[in-house]
Amino acid sequence: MAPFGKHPRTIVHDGQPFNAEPPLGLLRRSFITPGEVFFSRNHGSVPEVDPDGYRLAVGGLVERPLSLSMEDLCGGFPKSEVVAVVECAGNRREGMMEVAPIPGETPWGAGAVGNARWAGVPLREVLALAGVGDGARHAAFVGLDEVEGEDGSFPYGGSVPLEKALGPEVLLAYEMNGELLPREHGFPLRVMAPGYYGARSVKWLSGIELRETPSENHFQASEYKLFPPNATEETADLSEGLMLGEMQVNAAVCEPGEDEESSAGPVSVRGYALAGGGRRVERVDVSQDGGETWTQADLGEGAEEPWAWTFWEATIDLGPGEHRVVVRAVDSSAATQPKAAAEVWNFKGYANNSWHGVRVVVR
Ligand SMILES: Nc1nc2c(c(=O)[nH]1)N[C@H]1C(S)=C(S)[C@@H](COP(=O)(O)O)O[C@H]1N2
Ligand SMILES: [Mo]
Repeated sequence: MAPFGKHPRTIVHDGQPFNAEPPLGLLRRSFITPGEVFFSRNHGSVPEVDPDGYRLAVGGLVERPLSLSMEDLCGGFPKSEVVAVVECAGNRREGMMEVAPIPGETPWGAGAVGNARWAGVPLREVLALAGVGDGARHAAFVGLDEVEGEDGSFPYGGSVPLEKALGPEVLLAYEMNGELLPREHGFPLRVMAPGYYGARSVKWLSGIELRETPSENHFQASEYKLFPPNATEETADLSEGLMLGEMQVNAAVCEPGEDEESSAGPVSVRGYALAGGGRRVERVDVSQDGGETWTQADLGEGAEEPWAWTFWEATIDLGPGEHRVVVRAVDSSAATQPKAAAEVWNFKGYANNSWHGVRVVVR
């Protein structure tokens, strides 16, 4: 077993803070990613929270500040469910690191993503009880974990614009796949902001603050921002840069695996595709010659779930030799993926949605 009861084949990047992702073949096995397979991304400690003493504070630009127990949250509000894909903005950073080094960041493969059934209270129900105050434009979240910083430790935080916070899909989730949240996924309560990069789905939620401006927490104000290709760690002004929100269209080949050997003839290629912001995956193109020619994959589960990922599959005919099998998706805004990671490289290694591919060797 890997830490936190994760699957034995889990790829553990760091033990402390705990950062781990599944191998892609395992990830593609099930449309709903089981907890033991789901990636875990942590910037600090994984706190052990006593649910009885737990209180959620709701304040800032509200008419009535609230302090809610788990009992209040589970018993006093409607329960809602959403099947949602969570993708770390650092997913596929490994591919960007092949372009140029990105020191000090986790080299995620394409497994920093998972799709689960989340259940909890719609955030907007809690905000309705608190009353949205004048001037509120952002909902800021803060966790109970401890991240080591230059001047001591501080909790992780982030925010979403108020319009997003009021969407029916955004939950204060207490269940993942029909069970209480596992500890490493935010027990007893986390934000689930479908359509946004995972960074905004704050775990071990301790407070919600309505604000005029985005959260000033380090992870909103200075991290999870997109910088131009010429910015470097030394030159970038971290107060600038685009605050990442909605996920970009992305896709990966999960099977066959990188460098897998196959016999000549029809080969089944399978993977996932996702779109952010409530957009859908409309089309998935697969190429067996590195992108010279394309065929369309069959889209499987996911089409009816607006916030979920989409599984796809294509059968291609491979002759003897080496092949580069690549995938790209097109979303409902007609956006598609750039060919090479070099086109979207940034010094933090975020949002790599370039074509994903594997080398397949046919004997
Ligand atoms: N409190 C807290 N919330 C957090 C984080 C964290 O380090 N601390 N990591 C964020 C990031 S960057 C991602 S991608 C997701 C990952 O969720 P998971 O660990 O449940 O897969 O949680 C987000 N919420
Ligand atoms: Mo992330």
